[in-house]
Amino acid sequence: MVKEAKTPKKSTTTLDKETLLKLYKNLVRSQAFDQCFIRRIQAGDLLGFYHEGAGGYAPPVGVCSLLRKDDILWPHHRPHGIPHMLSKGIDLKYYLAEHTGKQTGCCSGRATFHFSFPKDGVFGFSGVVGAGFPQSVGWGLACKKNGQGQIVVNACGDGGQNRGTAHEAMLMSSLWKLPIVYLVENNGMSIYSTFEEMSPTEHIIDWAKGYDVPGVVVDGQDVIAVAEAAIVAIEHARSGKGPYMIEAETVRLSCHATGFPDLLHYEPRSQELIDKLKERDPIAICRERLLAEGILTQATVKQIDEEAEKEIEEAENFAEESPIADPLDFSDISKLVYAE
Ligand SMILES: Cc1ncc(C[n+]2csc(CCOP(=O)(O)OP(=O)(O)O)c2C)c(N)n1
Repeated sequence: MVKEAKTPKKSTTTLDKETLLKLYKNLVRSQAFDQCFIRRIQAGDLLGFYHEGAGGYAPPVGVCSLLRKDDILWPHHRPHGIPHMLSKGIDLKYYLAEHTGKQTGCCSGRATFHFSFPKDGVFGFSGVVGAGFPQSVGWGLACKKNGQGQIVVNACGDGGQNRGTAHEAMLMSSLWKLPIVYLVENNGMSIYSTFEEMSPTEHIIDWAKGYDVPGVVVDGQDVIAVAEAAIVAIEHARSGKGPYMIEAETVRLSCHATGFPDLLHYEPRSQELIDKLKERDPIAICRERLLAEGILTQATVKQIDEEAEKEIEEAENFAEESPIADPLDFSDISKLVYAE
């Protein structure tokens, strides 16, 4: 455990205390919800599959904690968009209810992975990697025409960024100067393959440069560094300068999805490698820095943990007590996609 600093170090970030605390809380909440979903799928009451998130919470938290409610989000499939959506302010009890097939779910318990939260700017999701890109261009065009300063965040992994849709989106959004932030959560893996095998360049922002999309590579284990990059990216998009890419270098500590073998091609990833990746835990990095700067205390650390546990307990009770959805009832289908 890190001791509280007697004389707090001067903070080296321009982020205010409120934002720093929000980032830390959202990291802790992300981990708590991720672990809840893992428990639920292991217990057999989560529908479908689950892409575990350990190691990779900081990129979505760092970006999505800074969004406005009316901004539009395409989350990443890892870990089921949890840190993205909770950081944007979405109440995930309706998400857990959705994934456990309950009527109180965000899509009445009948959409699971093809969910939406239309009133909160999440207009749909898909298991097809890269499906968000063409939609983000459409939403970006709508945001530009609305003239209200809304932006779109399109999150994906390094594998998703390989899709042809990604390249078309970068081209169109650059040409039309659309307000899109491309968040690439580069964990160096796509199921069993490595990034090096799939990219001729060291960084994905090098591809974006070809479309005249500016970008930055950031330490994806440091939520504060991600948020600082996000401020620049969001300002760029909101002020009409066009799209911007954040490539956050992060890690995947677990297997691709619960129940999958954790392989690199046909060989198990070594414990030595996983232990090395674990050394840069995003929650510990943020906590230690905020303790040293006097922004967190041991008491607030404990309180934040307890609040996250309580939030999960409430979400689980809500989902458990909710009635089961009828998968064949489509009478209100239009309400599941479009906001009234
Ligand atoms: C079009 C398409 N191709 C393949 C898949 C199977 N698939 C699901 S997740 C995934 C890997 C994606 O890797 P990445 O985008 O790097 O994200 P990560 O899972 O590593 O977080 C693949 C290939 C899919 N769902 N859709």
